Amino acid sequence: MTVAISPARSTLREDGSPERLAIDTIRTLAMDAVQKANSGHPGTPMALAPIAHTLWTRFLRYDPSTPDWPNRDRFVLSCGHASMLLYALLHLAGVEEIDADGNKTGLPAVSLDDIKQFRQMDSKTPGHPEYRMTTGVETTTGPLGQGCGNSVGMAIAARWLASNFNRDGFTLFDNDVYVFCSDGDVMEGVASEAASIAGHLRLSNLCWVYDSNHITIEGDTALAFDEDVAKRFEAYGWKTLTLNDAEDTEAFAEAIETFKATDDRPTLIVVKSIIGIGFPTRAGTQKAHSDAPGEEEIRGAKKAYGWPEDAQFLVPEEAKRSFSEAISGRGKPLRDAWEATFAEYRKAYPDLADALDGLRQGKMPSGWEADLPSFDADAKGIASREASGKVLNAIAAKAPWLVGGAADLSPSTKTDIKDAPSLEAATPGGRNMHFGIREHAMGSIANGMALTYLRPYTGTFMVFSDYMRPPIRLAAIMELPVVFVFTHDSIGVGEDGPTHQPIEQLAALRAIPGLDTIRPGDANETAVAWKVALTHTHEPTALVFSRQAIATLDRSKYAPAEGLEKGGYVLADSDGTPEIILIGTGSELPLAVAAHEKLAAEGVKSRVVSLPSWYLFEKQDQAYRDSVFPPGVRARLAVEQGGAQGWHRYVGLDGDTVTMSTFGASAPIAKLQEKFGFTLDHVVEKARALMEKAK
Ligand SMILES: Cc1ncc(C[n+]2csc(CCOP(=O)(O)OP(=O)(O)O)c2C)c(N)n1
Ligand SMILES: [Mg+2]
Repeated sequence: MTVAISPARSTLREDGSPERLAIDTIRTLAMDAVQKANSGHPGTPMALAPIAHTLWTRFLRYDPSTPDWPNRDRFVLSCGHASMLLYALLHLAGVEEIDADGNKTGLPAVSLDDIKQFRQMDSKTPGHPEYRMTTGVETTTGPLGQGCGNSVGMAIAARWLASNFNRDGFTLFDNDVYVFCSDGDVMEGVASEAASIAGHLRLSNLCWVYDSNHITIEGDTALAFDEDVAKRFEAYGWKTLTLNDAEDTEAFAEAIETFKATDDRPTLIVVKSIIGIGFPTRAGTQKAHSDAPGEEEIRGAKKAYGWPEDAQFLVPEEAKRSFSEAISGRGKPLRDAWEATFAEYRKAYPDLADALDGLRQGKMPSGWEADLPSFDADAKGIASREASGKVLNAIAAKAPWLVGGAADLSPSTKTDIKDAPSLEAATPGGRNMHFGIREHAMGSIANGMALTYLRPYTGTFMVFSDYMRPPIRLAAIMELPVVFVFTHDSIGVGEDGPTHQPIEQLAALRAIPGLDTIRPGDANETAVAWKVALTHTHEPTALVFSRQAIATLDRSKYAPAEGLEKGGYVLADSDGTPEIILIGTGSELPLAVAAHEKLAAEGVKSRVVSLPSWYLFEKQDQAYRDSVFPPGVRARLAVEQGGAQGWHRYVGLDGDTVTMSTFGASAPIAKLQEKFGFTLDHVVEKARALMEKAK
């Protein structure tokens, strides 16, 4: 049911109260910062200042002196273009900066000088909020819809933590997740996907505040957006409330009370606001949206607020004090009480307390990699997705906070944790997530889980990595160690045909800075790949696995699979300087090895390089890379069932590739391999041609 809380009122209430003063401080800071930077968006911070003030001063459970308190409420600004709102809030709240290790630096998270540096190089106030850049920024936002997606992961993780760590008399986790989002956010598919699963999971700790200001960049939302958003969310199973005036802070407080009293579903509060409220000529026009407002507009707005018209970056002492006292007056005692509870908890449940310490530090439990399976040589072999399932399960047995799942493909992706419960509304502490067929939200939710201490992984077919590219990219920007499992990684998919056979996806993943893309070449490399992925603390990993069986190499004959840790290694060699280097990854590695054996039997000095991770290989020093690829050896052939893009970095101008230059086709795998040249004869023929050319 949609409940309208108050009639429209939209007047600026100049009552001289500390509340009013703080609200107008947020507004004028946003205007001044945007004007100084000559770029940014002041209109939305101005409109949302009253409700943000109410949320932060009256509800948000947050201790500005301990911004990494695990049970803090999360505030996500999904409309990241309104970043000045968040920076002003962090400034007024007096949030204290902490470094990467959680130690205080003695500086504020956002000083007034930082605000004056809005959008400048290396400032703590970048154009859009960036996680790790500014203390108090819970996630990087800007690509609309992503913050909404992240928030669902945060709410899932909060309930997971509550379910796994709370004990009778010890409530360590009961935090809420608040989101401010905009028209663009709720138009984006990812937010819809995320809202759908949030409703399904009955995430009553999740509250989205939707700023319905009827304006986006091109103009009135009526240009492209007619639906009744509240009704849509009701259909998702959300509680929905409508507030007709963003100035009406009492009504907003009532709405938040309703959210807090709702224990069976997430809450959407639709707030009608006027963008750029106070601007004499721009309010309600799309002009208020982006460019710097100009001195005249700003003076007009300041006048409307009863603010000194010539003052810039003015933060009245009273505004800052009342704001920070309100939030720390509530947050600090809560946090102190939590620390006391946790100290008792440590006595009662030392193991759980230790586990929680590890989680907070982003560590895997000790010994998690002790029992990784190893696989005997086997010509028939095993699909790397199958091997992955075994490895994942071995690790999961020791790493309780490894939580993940697939987008309805777990029977195929082998990402289920055996004998573990599903993560569902009634079992929020379960481990097998059922993301449904919502790849984009899956990535975004996984990022939110990683931002809330869990070690999440996802699973789908490699070709659908395109559906989740934005959150993968954001995981890399945020340096979140999420594991993205992609199976069915080539034309090896077979009969499902070109729509399901990835071609350009490998190159596209490898193109993302900071993402470790690993395509292991047999079962033992698969085990090492998982180990590497979970050893990463600041990099997401894309694990790329085959649908079809891959021979398990005889490691007594070839180099150990641990070579994968360096990204690439000499797998098989001959005496002396090689005449040809055959490079393989994934399911093509055994093909490279077979070609090598054939050539070696003919007396050719052949070498096989296994190159599962370009990312890790590029991190090695020049001497190591030269030892794998001696610069003088120019006859180099790469074999990979993906596009050629990028391979010339390794094969050079004189080398060649056996790769895909077209889409695949629907046929049995053997026919496809023949058609596209992934046969022993073709690879050997190409190698010979290269050696001939090199003479
Ligand atoms: C995925 C994505 N597409 C496009 C943009 C560019 N963009 C920034 S703000 C915006 C729309 C702004 O309208 P709205 O979301 O209603 O926010 P408001 O201006 O009302 O605060 C767009 C299209 C973006 N940031 N993210
Ligand atoms: Mg809008």
